[in-house]
Amino acid sequence: MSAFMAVKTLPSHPVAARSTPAGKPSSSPFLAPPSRLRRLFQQQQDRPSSSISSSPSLPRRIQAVSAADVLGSKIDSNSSPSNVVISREEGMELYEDMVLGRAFEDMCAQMYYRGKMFGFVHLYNGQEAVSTGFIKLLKREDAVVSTYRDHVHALSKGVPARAVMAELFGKTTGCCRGQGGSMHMFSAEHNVLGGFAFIGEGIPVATGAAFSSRYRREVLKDASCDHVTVAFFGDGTCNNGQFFECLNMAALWKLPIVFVVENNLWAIGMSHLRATSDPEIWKKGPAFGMPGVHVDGMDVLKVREVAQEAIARARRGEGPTLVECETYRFRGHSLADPDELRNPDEKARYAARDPIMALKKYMLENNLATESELKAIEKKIDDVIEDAVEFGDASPLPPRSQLLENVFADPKGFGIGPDGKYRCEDPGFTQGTAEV
Ligand SMILES: Cc1ncc(C[n+]2csc(CCOP(=O)(O)OP(=O)(O)O)c2C)c(N)n1
Ligand SMILES: [Mg+2]
Repeated sequence: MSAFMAVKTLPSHPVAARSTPAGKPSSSPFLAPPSRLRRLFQQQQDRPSSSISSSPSLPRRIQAVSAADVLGSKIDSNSSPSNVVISREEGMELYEDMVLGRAFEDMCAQMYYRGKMFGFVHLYNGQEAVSTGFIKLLKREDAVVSTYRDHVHALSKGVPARAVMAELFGKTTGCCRGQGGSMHMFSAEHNVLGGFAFIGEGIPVATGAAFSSRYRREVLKDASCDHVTVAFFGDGTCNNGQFFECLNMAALWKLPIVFVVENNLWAIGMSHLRATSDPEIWKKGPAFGMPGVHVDGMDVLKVREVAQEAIARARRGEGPTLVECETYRFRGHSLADPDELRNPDEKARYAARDPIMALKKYMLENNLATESELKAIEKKIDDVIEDAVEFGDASPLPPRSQLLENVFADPKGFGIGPDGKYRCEDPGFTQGTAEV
């Protein structure tokens, strides 16, 4: 029986139990080791190029990498440390960003339960290595597109904690002036093109952003435009049509985009392995003519190594990459989820692989930082979070008139009166008709 077939028969968390067909876990931290990864990227580069306006030349030859390389590398907490060499400064930056993400989300939970936020709030605890591993490599002009689990992507991209917290509190000082809330973080200044409540909805937006980068460069002859877009989304989302449609377009037009699947093994209470005909999402990349890579999403250094290659490839104009990061969320689906469905053993197994603890250990063991230096970062972040809460709390609520701003179609047909004010703000406004 193939390892792949075995997936379907294993109990609650079969990915963890997978091994290569030979029964031996692979030591590779990747779908393929870096040299092989580069070869895979190279194959894509060798493909005949298509222009935005014309049809691509076919056929293309893409060599999918064997599943055996992936299976053993998936969950192996004893796997060899990444061979990435990071500088002390880089390590500190990664650590600070991950601690910021975690501390911010923990504070969100507190504030949510104190009634400071409305609607659903989805936290990112456990997945920090993915956001940090990718986004800290981006330039300000590069774009990030997120999901409803978007606070930490926004923070990694540089949106100030104050602006994210105030947005969660629904205040005018929030990054969307309080109109977006938890699931709709947006910042034109930081090129955070949105959180999206509908799953998969961000993928076409990201594809469009990547298209615009290529269009600016090739059609408008803006040679300075080498911007890359990174689209984050979950495993459950990969069963939606928009994912497939956008992989197709991105490969067809060689768009500068990286599709990052945060495979946390669950879509609310639905196990990825029960919902997906082929649970190895990375394989869908080669099917569309782009490299597909699997990486341990609990290890920021491994994520960063893959991200470096994929982002550089996109920036060089060599097209998209699909990266599947295997990760885990440490909390329920949202703060309204008591998280009673997932197996406690599974949760404990991943808790032991906390990406922040792993980086801390790496930094200490490799003399990149001392215990007290890391503590100082944690203290600094505590102050940032406290300040963000105070700022959000003290900020004003939006005026009622803001409700209809940015609404393209006037929902009630009343519109704006000759005095420039919304008619529904008029003291004479009733539940009446368009005659008001
Ligand atoms: C189009 C659409 N269908 C269904 C839903 C309901 N829904 C909200 S979250 C979710 C699961 C998504 O899981 P995944 O993509 O793995 O992301 P995760 O929550 O694990 O980060 C679903 C089905 C939705 N928001 N949008
Ligand atoms: Mg998921």
